Amino acid sequence: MLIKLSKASDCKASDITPESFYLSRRALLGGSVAALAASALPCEVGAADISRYADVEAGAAPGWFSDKLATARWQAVTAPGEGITPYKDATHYNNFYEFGADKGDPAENAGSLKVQPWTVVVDGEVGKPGRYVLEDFVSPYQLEERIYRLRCVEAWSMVIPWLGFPLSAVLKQVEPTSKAKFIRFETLQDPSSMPGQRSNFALIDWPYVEGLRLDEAMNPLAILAVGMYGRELPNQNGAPLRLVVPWKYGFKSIKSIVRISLVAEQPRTTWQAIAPEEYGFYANVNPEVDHPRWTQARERRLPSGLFSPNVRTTQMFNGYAEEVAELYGGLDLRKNY
Ligand SMILES: Nc1nc2c(c(=O)[nH]1)N[C@H]1C(S)=C(S)[C@@H](COP(=O)(O)O)O[C@H]1N2
Ligand SMILES: [Mo]
Repeated sequence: MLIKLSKASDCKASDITPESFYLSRRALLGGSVAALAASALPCEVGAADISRYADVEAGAAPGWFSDKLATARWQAVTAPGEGITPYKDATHYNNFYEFGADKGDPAENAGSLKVQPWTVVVDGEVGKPGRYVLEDFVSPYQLEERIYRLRCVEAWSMVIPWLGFPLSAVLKQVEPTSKAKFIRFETLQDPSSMPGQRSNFALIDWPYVEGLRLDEAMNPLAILAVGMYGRELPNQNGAPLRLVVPWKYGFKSIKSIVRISLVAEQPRTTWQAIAPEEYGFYANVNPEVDHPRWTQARERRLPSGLFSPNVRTTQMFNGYAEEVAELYGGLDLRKNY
């Protein structure tokens, strides 16, 4: 089983620059445009805080999160040559339909989400099912910072420094049975705090559901995140626990997870159920397979505007082919989009 990342996106000693550069980047950047070269930052273990990135708002991190940060492995995976998306864009241009369909709605409305206490259920085809409060669920794992590209199916993208732990570590802990072939995730369903679940014209059959094949879930790049930019997840980004699968379109990276089930059959996932000819179960980033209504060959890297559209070429598997292509050997990616 693959557990070590040793390819292009791994943090290498050659990426390491003097601490002085790293500590002064905030001054260098003047605190406004936060784009910085991820590969120029060091890999390290130890305490850090939000001053690591420019313009990050302090949250209300619970004690367990601060304790976890103290032993986090920073820059465990980087995105060499990429600039990190400013915090403001990553937290104010969101898709989280539970809080509205406009990009600004989640930042505006997700304050109503109550993330403490939070319960996660693990059930289905597992030797060790359970119902955990979040801090117990997270307790066995070391936090790692993973700087990943995030490519939305709508053809925009960002680069986000997540804090989380490999999904494979959770799977080892819960012991899938031989019948387990897929993993299914479910978001909280709570119309009282999620206005998008109350709207009449909602096309989504709540709760939001996503899933992966078990071998995809075991790939070391797939993580469960509890933080980003050196702090806990803001509500609009899927607090307090979300999936991040960087080689797939963003809609696979389900937010605010309350249930993780190991199952024998391919789960019925939200976007595939709404428009199966547009959104597949696999949803691997693929510049050669267009969406029926737009090209997937290019993307707008945020921040992006009319006068600086910041368009770039989309990479196969979002640039993670070396790590994940082997999962799809023999599969026709035009049919299994
Ligand atoms: N529960 C839930 N998870 C979700 C979504 C959603 O609407 N509801 N949107 C998805 C989409 S389409 C994308 S692109 C990413 C966006 O994550 P971000 O807002 O943190 O960038 O979240 C995904 N996870
Ligand atoms: Mo998306």
